[in-house]
Parts: sequence; C-alpha cells; structure tokens
Amino acid sequence: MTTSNLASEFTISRPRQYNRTSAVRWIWSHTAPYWWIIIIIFIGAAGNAGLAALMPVYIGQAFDAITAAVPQIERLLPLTLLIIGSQVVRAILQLGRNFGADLIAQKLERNIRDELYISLLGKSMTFHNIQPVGDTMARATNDVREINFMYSPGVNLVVGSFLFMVMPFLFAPQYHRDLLLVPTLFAITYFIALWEYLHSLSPVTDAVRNAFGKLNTRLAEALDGIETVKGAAQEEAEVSLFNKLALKMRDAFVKQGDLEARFIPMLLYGLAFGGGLLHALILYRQGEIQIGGVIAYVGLLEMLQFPTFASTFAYTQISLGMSSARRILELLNSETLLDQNADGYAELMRGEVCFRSTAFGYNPNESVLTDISFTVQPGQTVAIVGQTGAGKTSLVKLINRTYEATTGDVLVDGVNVRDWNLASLREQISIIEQDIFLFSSTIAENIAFGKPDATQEEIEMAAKAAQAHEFITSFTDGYQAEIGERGVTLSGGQRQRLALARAFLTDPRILVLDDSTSAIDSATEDHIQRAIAAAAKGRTTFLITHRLSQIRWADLIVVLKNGRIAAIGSHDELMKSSEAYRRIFSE
Ligand code: M5T
Ligand code: MG
Repeated sequence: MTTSNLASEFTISRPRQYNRTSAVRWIWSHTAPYWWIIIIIFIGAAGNAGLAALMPVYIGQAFDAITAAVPQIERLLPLTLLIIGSQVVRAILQLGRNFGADLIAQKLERNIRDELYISLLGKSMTFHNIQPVGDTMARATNDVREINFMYSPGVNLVVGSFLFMVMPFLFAPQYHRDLLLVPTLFAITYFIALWEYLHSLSPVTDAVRNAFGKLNTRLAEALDGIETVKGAAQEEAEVSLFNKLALKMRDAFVKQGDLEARFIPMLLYGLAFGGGLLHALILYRQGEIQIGGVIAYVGLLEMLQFPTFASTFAYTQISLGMSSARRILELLNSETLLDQNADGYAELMRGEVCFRSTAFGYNPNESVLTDISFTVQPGQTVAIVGQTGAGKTSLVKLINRTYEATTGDVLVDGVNVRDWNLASLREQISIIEQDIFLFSSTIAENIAFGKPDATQEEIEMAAKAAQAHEFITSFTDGYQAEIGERGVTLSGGQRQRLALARAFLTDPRILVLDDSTSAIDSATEDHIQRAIAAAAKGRTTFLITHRLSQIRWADLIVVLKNGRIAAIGSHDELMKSSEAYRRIFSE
C-alpha cells in the first residue's frame, strides 16, 4: 500500500497506513484489512437471497401438488416444514449480514476518526489559520459518520439487494429457459438507469455535504464570537445569515430528493412484473410450464422489488459517503509546510537566539517583517516594543517555528530552527500568547497542561512563583475549580498568571511573554511584575510590553516599526540615540 509523504509537525508511528491517492482507494485501504467481515456479509447476503428464493419455489411445488390430476396432499406438510426451516436459517444469515455491515461501519468510523485527528494535530498553524474550525468539525464528525452510513445501511443493502436480483436468473430456468427474458431486460435497463442516476447524484451529494460544512462554519464562528455578536447587537443579522445557509442546505437536499423521486427502476419493476406474468401465462397456455411454475416465477419476480426499492436510498447513501470521503481526504491531503524533523537537533537549549536578515509574511505578496537582525545572549531579557500591528507577535512566533521565516534565518543556540527537532525546540520555548487560551477543565489541569504528570506540590510551587496561588485559593474549589472554555471566569490578569504558572512548571529555556494587555489595576500590576521578574530569572526572556518599568530593566530593547527594526540597544543607549524611543517615554 502506498502512503502519502506529507510533511507533518506531529506523527505517530502506526503499523497501518492508508492509500490517500483517491477516495475509492482510500476507502478500500480502510476496508481491506477487514476482508473477513466482507466475507461474512457476502455469505449472509447470498444465503439470505437463496433461501428467500426457495419460498416461491416450494409454494409452486405445493400448487402443483394440489392441482395434480391426483392431488398429493401428503406432500404439503413436508413443504411447509421446509419453508419454515429455510426461513429460520435465513433469519440467522440475515442477522450475520446486518451484524457484519454494522461492525465494519463502526470499525471504519473509528479508524478514520483516528487517522483524521492525528493528521489535524500535525498540520501547521498556517493551515489552521486558513481552514475554518466549523468546517473541520463538520468533516471530522458528520462526514466521518456518513462513511459509517455508507456501509450500514448503504453497502449492506446494495450487496443484499444485488444478490436478490441474481436469484431469478438461477431459479427461473428450471421452469423454462425463456423465462430469463424478462429478468434480463430488467437487469439491463436497471443498470443503465443506475449508472445515469449515480452520475447525476454525485454533484448533488457533494453540494449537500459542502452546504453542511458552510452551515457549520458559520455556526461555530457565531458561537465563538458570541460576545462580539451580542455586543454589536447583531443577533438578527446572524440569524438571517444562518437562515440563508440553512436554505442552501435545504435546496441541496430537495435536489437530492428530486433525483431520488425521478429514479426510474420503480417503473421498471412494475413493467417487469406485469410483463413477466404475461410471459409466464403465455407459456402456460402453450403447455410449456405448469401452474406451479407460474406461481413460483411470479414469486421470483417479486424478489426484484427489494433491489428496486433499496436502490433509491442505498445508492444515495453510498454517494453521500463518497462525497464525505472526498472531503475528508481533502483535509488529510492538504499540505502542511512544516515537518516534525524527528532526526533533528535535540540538545538541551542554552537560550541564544539570533535573527539573521529575517523576513516574513503571512502570504507571499505581503511582508510583515523585513530585514530583522539581532542576537540575544542566553539569559538576557529582551523587550520588544512598537505600535500595534508593527509585527511584534509575528516576530516571536518565528522562534519556535509556529511560522517559518520567508527569507533569512532564525537560529537558536547557533542552530537553524529548521534543523531542530520540532518537538524539542517547542518544548524548551514557552510562548505566553496575547490571547491566553485555557481549556475547560480545572485550574490545576490547566497549569499542568505542558507537564501532565506534575504533582500537586509542583503545581502549587509554580502557582506561587507566578503570584497566582493567592487568588486560586480564594476560590471555593481552589485548584480544582473548573474554568469555562476560554477561562471566562477569570480576569485578564488572572489568566496571565495562570499562563505564567504553566511556564514555571515546564521550566523553558526561552520564555516569550506577549503582553499587550495593559489595562490592569496597579495592585495586580505589581503582582504580575513580580511574577514576570521571577519567571525571567535564569532564562532568555522576550517581553512584548507597553509597561515602561519592564522595558527599562530589559538588557536589550528592540523597537519595531512597520516590520523593521527602528532602533535597538539598552535603555540608556536608546534614550541618547533614538528619537522614536524617547517619544515612547515622553508620552
Ligand atoms: C503584524 C498581519 C497584521 C499586521 C502584521 C497575526 C496575524 C497578523 N497579520 C496577518 O496578516 N495575519 C495574521 O495571522 O501582520 O501583526 P502582529 O505581529 O500581530 O502585530 P503586533 O503584535 O505588533 O500588534 P499588537 O496589536 O499585538 O500590538 O499588519 O495585519
Ligand atoms: Mg501582538
């Protein structure tokens, strides 16, 4: 089996790899390991169909027994028993078929979820910035589900009903060879109609799945930004936007229903049944077959009803499943630029950081940072200052390869970050983001996020160093207090100190504090100051801040302006040399 060699920031060595070159091959590579279930499904379906066909055959024999010149009543009881016995066995085989289909459907769903989740974790930030969360969620949940449905009931019914269709061909010739005529005509037109149907169906099911993805994207964004929506009193606008997307989805579904309704085999079945009966009666009139043969043949024709009926929704299910498979595959196959570099440099970090003519942009034709060059010695504290949008956040994200420099190099300990083992690089660098994300779990778990095996003692030590212990213990549940998804129950300053506690616990060699929230009261400010001073000790620290006191005691100050270094040096040097810097302090 071939595998895709996409770069990934995170990989797990798995014995099982899937073929991602096309949706059909991908589904097949997921299915093939469960060949034994497929065999169960086929045995179950074949047995079920064969035994279903025995019923009209026995009934036909019963009619012949009764209508014979000398009625053979004694044959009826054995025939009845045969019918009962065969139908009991049939029920068991049917169970096997349904069970097999369900089993493989669930197994596939689980494996695909696994594959997708691992792949998503391995994608770069560039990918995650572009790909809307709601759409990813739709693919990871509902689209995966559709593949489950594709097997059960989809494939289950297709296989089951196909074998029903085969039965008239096997059993009719024993009455008369000519009786193959109607089933043959039926099968030919059926498959032509089906072919047409599947072709017109696939763009429609694609549209259904895409409309769902769009709907979900909007929903996720509205919920995520609910505060903004409410703050701007935009509920109504949101509702109408949502309605528009919901209508699009409805239209796609209606179109699917329209196609299903126009599917022609129901008509074909009617014609086949009527035509078949006529044909059998003509043969009977000519004395070619017995009355029992007519009865049995009509019963066999009735078996065509199952494929006709099942095909409308079973094939839609398969088409939906394939549309979903394509959508999932699209996610799996989307490029991610960074890779884990598992064989890369992975030593203990000293903390020297060097930018060498570095430039960066979020998209190729727009540069956010230009010609950045400076070196930070291990243990130094660097303040990065500049107006909003100057590129401060972007600059520090190059250090741990959240983003990758477009030109020039970023070196840590003299080693290009591209040559570092990505996990080792990121483990030793801690970035406290501007917008601190807390998970919806307890405070203790949030602090221990980067070190899940930390003891309660370690957690408390870290919290104390981060000046967070005091407010944490003021909660009734203390360290076990639950935090809302985004830490909404905490203030900005409290969140920041939790994030600092996280950093204390993981003890990174390089600490980056992106702190543009300056609206904090002075008592809290004092706490945070002390926490940051403690955190900066013994490691290289980047501070993005507007707080003059912090800027002042930094070893190195980088003044950014429009993505370029406007001035660089210590406080005293810059006070003398830089007009831009003096202006910051005179405000
Ligand atoms: C610098 C642009 C942004 C700005 C420039 C995060 C992000 C930023 N930008 C993008 O195009 N895409 C993005 O995903 O880059 O942005 P920054 O580095 O975030 O600026 P800052 O940290 O100095 O600003 P602030 O407001 O945090 O002080 O032009 O449009
Ligand atoms: Mg910023």
